Amino acid sequence: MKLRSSPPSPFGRKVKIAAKLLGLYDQITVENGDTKDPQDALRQQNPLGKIPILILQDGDCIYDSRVILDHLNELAQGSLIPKDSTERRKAQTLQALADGLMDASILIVYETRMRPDNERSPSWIDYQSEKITRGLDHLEHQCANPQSGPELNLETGVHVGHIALACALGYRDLRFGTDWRTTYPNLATWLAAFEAKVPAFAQTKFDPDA
Ligand SMILES: N[C@@H](CCC(=O)N[C@@H](CS)C(=O)NCC(=O)O)C(=O)O
Repeated sequence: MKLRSSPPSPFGRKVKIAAKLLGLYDQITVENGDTKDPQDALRQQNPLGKIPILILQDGDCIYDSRVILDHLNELAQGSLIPKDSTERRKAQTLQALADGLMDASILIVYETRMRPDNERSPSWIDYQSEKITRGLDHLEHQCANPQSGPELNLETGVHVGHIALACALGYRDLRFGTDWRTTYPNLATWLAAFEAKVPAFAQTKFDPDA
């Protein structure tokens, strides 16, 4: 299988961590994709022109990260997606929230990277930032009140929601700095616990200075 991604992509990181946890990483070749290059085949592989894309052995291209994680989990008969329907719903809702944090973060990054100064919209950036603040507030509350929902509990096994949340927080570190830890200490503790439990998180960290 071939994974089209790029080293800083938080969605690509989800796939890499899942593949490592499932013991499938050795079966995957990672090929960098340039979403801005019209000549890059990724626009044929995914008409949306987004990464990650997983190209299967029969040439089939699958996306997005949620579909890829679902496929890899099925391939390995893994437990990244809980079998119990309530647990599965919670894990997938956490994944949707974390993916949304990454979407909002990426839109803020693109606003500054892709638009000239005079075309930027502070109110659009605020609109996206508010989504991130509401999401992190909600997750901090969940961490501080574990009885309000078990989905952050790592003791019972790592699932897709945990992987996505770790990648969302890792992307925050990469693009917006580490200050969020002061405002969200319980979430910071949660991320440290995830990192200790899942070596693949450190192994897939993008170092912009390397
Ligand atoms: N929902 C998608 C989001 C993927 C995504 O936004 N990827 C970014 C890179 S991290 C991208 O390809 N951006 C290029 C674009 O939006 O055109 C997923 O879960 O895979």
